[in-house]
Formats: sequence, C-alpha cells, structure tokens
Amino acid sequence: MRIGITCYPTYGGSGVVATELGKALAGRGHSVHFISYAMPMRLTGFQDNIVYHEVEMANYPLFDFPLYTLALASKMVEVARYEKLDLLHCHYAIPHATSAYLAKQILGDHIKIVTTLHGTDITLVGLEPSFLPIMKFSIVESDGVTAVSRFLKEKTQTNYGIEKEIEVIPNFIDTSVYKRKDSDKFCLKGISGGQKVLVHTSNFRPVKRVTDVIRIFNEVQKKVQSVLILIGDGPDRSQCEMLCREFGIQEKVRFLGKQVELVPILSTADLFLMPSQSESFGLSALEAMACEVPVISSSVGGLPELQVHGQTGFIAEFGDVDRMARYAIDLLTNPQKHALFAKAARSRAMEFESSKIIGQYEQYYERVLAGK
Ligand code: GMT
Repeated sequence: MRIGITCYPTYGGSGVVATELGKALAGRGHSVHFISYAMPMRLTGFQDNIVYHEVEMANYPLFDFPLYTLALASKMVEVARYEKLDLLHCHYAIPHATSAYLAKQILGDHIKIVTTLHGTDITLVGLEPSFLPIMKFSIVESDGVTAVSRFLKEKTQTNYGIEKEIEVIPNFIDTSVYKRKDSDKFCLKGISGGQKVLVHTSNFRPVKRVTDVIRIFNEVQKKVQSVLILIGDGPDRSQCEMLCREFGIQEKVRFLGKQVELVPILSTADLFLMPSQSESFGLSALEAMACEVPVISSSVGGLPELQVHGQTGFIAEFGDVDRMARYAIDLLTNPQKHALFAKAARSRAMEFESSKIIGQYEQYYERVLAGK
C-alpha cells in the first residue's frame, strides 16, 4: 500500500505512535509518506521506503494567524497525486482530519481517509465550541476511524453523538527495544545504589497533574530513601520546580527535560507514576511496563485497560495522592512483591507488542480500501 501519514511532529504520544507505525509499515514493504510541518521527532535513521514531506507555510501580512490547515490540505493533495497514495492516515483529529477531508474533495473518492483519535483531540480541544461542529463533521466524513482505547471510542460516540463505527486499535510497543537493560551502564549523577528511583514522563500539561507526582514523592521520600526523575517539559514545569523547593526536596528531584532515549533511564527505575486527570491510553506507562517498571496510576480513561490493579501496579482515584503514596511505599519496601509486579508489568506489555498491533492496522486499511 501507499500510505500518507500526518501527525504532530513534536514530543508526545500521538506523534510517537504515528511515527513508529509508519516505520513498522515501511518495514513490511509499504511505501510511507510523512506529511507534517516538521520532521517527526522519532523519524530517525534511513529507510528506503519512507519519505518526509514538509508543509511550507506562506507568509502574508494580512494573515494574523497561520493557515496551517489549508497548507496541509494542499500538501496532502500534492503528495497523494504524485506519490499515488491509497490512503491518508491522520493521527490526532484536529486539524489533520479536516485537512484530509478538504484534500479528498479535490482528489476524488478513490483516496481514503483513516483518522486515529488519540486523546485530548476528543476529550478536551475538540469539545471547544469553536471546534466541535468541524470536529464531528471531520470524524464522520473519515472513511475509517480508530481509537486507542475502548474508553476513547465510547467518549467519542457519546460526546459528539456519533453513531459511526469506530475500531479500537490499542497503542503498541516494540518489546525488543523497550526492555530493561543493565542499569549500571547508565549512571544518573548523584544517585546511590541504595536509593529507589521513581520516574514520571509527560508534556507537563495540567491534565498530567505533575504536581501530584511531586506530592506523592514528597510522602514516599519520608519513608523510603529515594529520588524522583522527571522527564519532559511543558507549562507546569516551573510550578513543579517551585513545589520541590517549597517541600525542601529539590536535591532529590531531577528534571531531565525532554529526552529521546528513554530505555536507559527507565532501566534505572523502580516505579513509574502517572496520576493524570485524563489519559486515553497512557503510552508512557506502557513503555515503563515493558522495562519491568510497575506503575502507580489514576483510574481515569483507558488506564484500567492497560494496567491490572494489584498485578502490574496500583490504580487509585485521580487526586488521591495519599493512597498513591501508600501504594508506592508498599511496593518499594516489599522486594518480593515488587519483583512479581515487575515481571507482570513486562508480560502485560508483551500483549501490546507492535508486531501484533501493526497487523491490525494493515487489516483495517484493507477493509477501508475495500469499502467494507
Ligand atoms: O491527547 C494528548 O494530550 C496528546 C497526545 C499526545 O500527542 O501525546 O496524548 C494522547 O495520545 C497518546 C497516544 O495515543 C496516549 O497514550 C495518551 O494517553 C493521550 N493523552 C491523553 O489522553 C491526555
């Protein structure tokens, strides 16, 4: 197949899923064309049948706001025409599904559109009155729609009053890459062997509740010799740094900023924290689980579809910092229990092995192209 993939190229789960999907599809012999405003962060290395097409933005003094949706639609038309694409696969509905709809109006019915819903495109941004009608229209007009969890499928159908069939295809992980390595090879400055390592990674948006991560760790460090590693960056980072100073735990918390290579860091971890307010899937929790790191998370969204309470980690109501801290202390002070959880986390992650899930996307594409 000849597939166009559009995603956000930045640090974030939807872009990671789109890029890893494209790379895996290319590995299976498909021609893959990425269309975005910048090179997707994970699109590293050379693969013969992957081409990246950059959306160029024309500037004109009259345009107070960039017209990206239109420029993207034009680029989709150009790439689809000259590369003879069979389908356009949009990751994160806003504005990609709308651009694809416009492109299809120009190209004709032979090109098919698949839209994958990832999270806040449905649960937050798409619900804004200024976007809602176009979001609903763009989803309904896609030839195929997938969601990364059952939770997200149901939210889409109820929030937007959409009866359209939505296929649930969960996120995936390459467990041959994401596996625990000898952590001695990666020595985090200032961390001694006796200290437990707690990790959180996110885009530091309010929805991730990173301040709850700090609060949980503040309780944990009173009982367990430990450090907290925070990966990523975003609007809440300064507030988090301030909170660490307020609690006087700044020496025990490391802000590593954005990182591309997570395996060496996850390989030092004893626990992963994800106390989000909303999480349609929780890809970073899956990455941790694949590296044998149990997860303490909130019970929101698709998280209970990923992790098994009492086996791969623990789940608590979002905002219940005390309970999450108690769960963390329990696991960190009970080595036998921790070892069982670490093993269970890895086996659960294997159920999301990329080779299984990529096939589901291929089959779905075939169904959409056959008009079924
Ligand atoms: O929806 C977002 O906040 C952005 C998006 C991203 O690009 O990081 O994250 C969502 O998609 C990921 C990949 O499918 C999921 O693992 C995340 O759970 C989801 N985030 C939320 O639902 C908050």
